[in-house]
Formats: sequence, structure tokens, C-alpha cells
Amino acid sequence: MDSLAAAPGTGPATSPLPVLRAPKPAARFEDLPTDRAVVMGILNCTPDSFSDGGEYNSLDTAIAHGLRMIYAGADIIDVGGESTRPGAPEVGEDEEQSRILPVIKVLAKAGALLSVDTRHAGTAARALDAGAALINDVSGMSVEPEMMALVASRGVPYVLMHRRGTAKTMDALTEYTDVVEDVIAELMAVRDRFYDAGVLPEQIIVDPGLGFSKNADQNWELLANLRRFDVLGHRVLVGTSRKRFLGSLLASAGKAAPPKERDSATVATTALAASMGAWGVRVHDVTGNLDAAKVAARQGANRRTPVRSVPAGQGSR
Ligand code: PMM
Repeated sequence: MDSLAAAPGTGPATSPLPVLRAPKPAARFEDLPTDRAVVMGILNCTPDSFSDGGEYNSLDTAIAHGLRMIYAGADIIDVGGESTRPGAPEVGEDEEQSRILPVIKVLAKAGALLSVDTRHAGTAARALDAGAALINDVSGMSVEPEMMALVASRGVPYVLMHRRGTAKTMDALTEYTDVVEDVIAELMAVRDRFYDAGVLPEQIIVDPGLGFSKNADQNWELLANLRRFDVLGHRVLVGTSRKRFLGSLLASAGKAAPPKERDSATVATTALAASMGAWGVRVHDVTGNLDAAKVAARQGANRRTPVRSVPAGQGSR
């Protein structure tokens, strides 16, 4: 694909986007901002995602949405071709690749920093070849050994997200003694296997996997205790965007708020996560969440301002 017609806000419908005519140098992971939480925009190229309902499952709509998120200020675009909603059917690797590789190629050419949201080492390898810079793997505790070898050999950043079981079984696997302790311990065990495979600590980004083998109360508990993940010594990524626990929080007349009415609550959780030191947030609405990341960063910087002592005799009235 060398041209893109009718991407809203990107020029006349008949002319190819200049951004696609003149390739830009790829953004680099090392150049991501360090003074605020990084914003990863979600691009689900699936017909059946819970949160954006198959809106971006044609090449043109997917690319247009990716570009829109880049223009809105997303630091990373996370491209996925398999729905992770509870109970979702598994997608074959060929199908997954045909959904995402053309999108990755075009967005990489536009200079975007891309991650590939996949459980498959084969898909991850082809996505890296197509221009992705990092791997976001939701397979959690059942990660493929080939994925470990791939991450070691390519030296790329890798998101290790906590999940028990599969999309089909995870909702029944929510038994924890202490959800925060247990999630940290289970992440640590898999992380150590990555070390054994030759992966370096700085390559790993951990994610508590909100909504994956956790109920609503457990999601809130993990979010409130995000700081405890620092013990792992890695960057922490958090995904709350439009998730079920926000839908039930905002329910009215016993009915969960629909996914697209969960964006304001997502922005609030981004402010919370970022103020607890999260490295990044994975979100649908880039604009609002980027603002929240900036608010949290500004407030955090202020918190470090030393409190001025009040000279004796002037402090009371
Ligand atoms: N959530 C979803 C998919 N991929 N990846 C990471 N690292 N963390 C998450 O929380 C996460 C993910 C499911 O949400 P979606 O269907 O809206 O993409």
C-alpha cells in the first residue's frame, strides 16, 4: 500500500499522504520520554475486539486510526490481530499476520514506534522484520519458549503481562492468596526463565494484566498497589482502558457502561497509575490519557519540591 485515501484530518481524499510518500526515520525506543508516563495507543486489527468492536479491521481504517493516534501524540502504537476478550476464539498465525503486517509496514514507514501485540513468536518475528520495535505478549504464564529465544536473539524490549490460562479459561482462574503478592511472584518466575534464555533485565517491561484472570476487586487492588511491582526492577506498563471493571464501576440501572463510555474513567486511572510511577499506559483514547500523564508528571515533580520551613514566630495566626 503506497497511498491512503480519506484518512480523516489528513488531507484531501484523493491525494496520497505525504507521510507515506517520504519515509521518516523510525522513532526509537531509547528516545521515549522519561519525564512522564509513555502513552501506548491501541490498534486492534480484529473483527471482534470488545472495546472497539472491529472498527479497524480493514487496512485503510486501521492505518487511518494509527495515524490519527500518532498525530494525537501517542508514543507507541500497539498493533494486534487477535482479540484477547474473555472467551475469544484463537486466531491462526497466518490470519493474524495478514491482519497486522501490512499495517505495521505502513505505520513504520510513517516513523511510528510500533509494538506487536501477539502470543506467537512466529508473528512477533515477522512483525519485527516489518518494522515493529517491541513485543507485547499477553500469553502470560504460558509463554512460548520460542518467544524467549526470539527476545534474546533480537535484543528488543518485551512486555511480560500476567495472565493465567487462555482467553477461554482465564475468567475461572481468579483464585489468589494475595493477588498482588501472587501476581508479582508469578511474573518473577517467568521473568527468570527469560533471564535463563539470555534476555537482559532492561529488555523486560512487566504488566499486571488487569482483567486477565482477575475480577474487578482484584484489578482495583493491583492498581492501588502498583508501587509494589517496583520490587521486580522493571518498567511497569498498565492496561485499564475501557475494561470491564470500569464498565461495572460506572453501571447504571444494573447495566454496565458500554466500552466507549469508559474513556473518562480510563483517564482517571491513567493519572493514578502514572502518579504511582507506571512507565506506561496502554489506551484507546490517546488525547485524554496523554493529558493525564502530563498532569501526573507535573504533580509528581511538584511533590519533590522541598517544603519550606516557616521561620519561628511567623507560622501561626
Ligand atoms: N489488554 C488487552 C490486550 N493487550 N496488553 C497489555 N500489555 N496489557 C493489557 O492490559 C492488555 C494488552 C485487552 O484490551 P483490548 O481488547 O482493549 O486491546
